[in-house]
Amino acid sequence: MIVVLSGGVGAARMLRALSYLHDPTDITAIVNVGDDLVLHGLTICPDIDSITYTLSGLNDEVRGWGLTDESWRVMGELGELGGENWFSLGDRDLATHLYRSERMSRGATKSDVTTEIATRRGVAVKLLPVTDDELSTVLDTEIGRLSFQQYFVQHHHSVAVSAIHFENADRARPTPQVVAALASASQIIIAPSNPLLSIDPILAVPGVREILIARREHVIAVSPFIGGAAIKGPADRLMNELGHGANNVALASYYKELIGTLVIDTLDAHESAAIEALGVRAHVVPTLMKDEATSRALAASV
Ligand code: FO1
Repeated sequence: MIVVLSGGVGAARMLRALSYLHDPTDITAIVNVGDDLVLHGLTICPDIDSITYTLSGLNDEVRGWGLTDESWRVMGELGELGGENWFSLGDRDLATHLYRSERMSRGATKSDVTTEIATRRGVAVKLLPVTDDELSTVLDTEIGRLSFQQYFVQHHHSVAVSAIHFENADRARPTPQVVAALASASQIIIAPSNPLLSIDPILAVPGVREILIARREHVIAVSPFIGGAAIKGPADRLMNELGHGANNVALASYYKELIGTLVIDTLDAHESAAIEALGVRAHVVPTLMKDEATSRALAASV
């Protein structure tokens, strides 16, 4: 069993790449829920949905999130009514949030609904929210405290951040499936997701970090940085703003108690010695998943 700690799009690509080579039923994703929000009374889980849509071939590859062949009529009408429409929910995508919210209002857990939707979408990779309890990522910024999606979407992740918090993480419990998957995995992969916004909320759930530390020799991270910049999103900017540095040596230092190996891009081969001096093996391969061939090659190497 391969377990992948997962954010949204970068992780979805890693999971798709691994699925080319392995039976997808042998792959489990443990997914961040810190980005989740309740809007219009609906529970929305962007990372879980990005993975589900990508693995079922329904993801809009150009926009990067949401469903392909989408329309926006409900959002247009909501705008006419003066409703909140800064977070765009497509007409097709809304079905996911309606289904999830209705099931959860009747007592189903986020884990239950995630499995139901994945099954109906034909996704064989096992998708596990890290917790079924409350956990929200919030950011202290130059314009005050913002929820994750206010920061990311409303303010286009362009305001300076001084701290990141995972509200209620101390009271959250990993689900029993998450604990069992981490304990029995033959390999644990940290996806090339944002370390501070996508992976840290998973590690903030009590017990998860401890299992990784105990299993460090089986844990391998794939870097989201190439040439000092994030492949996508604000990871480089945030790593710099919070004083870590946006390169693979900084990432190795950040993850060093958890990982035995860091996979870095060939462009960054010169960082290998400094990474290994931290006690982390550096594995150098092309890490950009441009197409099926490059994705397969990265997955095989990992
Ligand atoms: N990203 C945007 O940039 N703008 C949006 O309006 C937006 C809406 C949205 C709706 C549902 C969903 O599942 C994702 C959505 N995203 C949107 C993407 C999302 O905010 C982020 O990509 C992730 O949370 C970061 O991993």
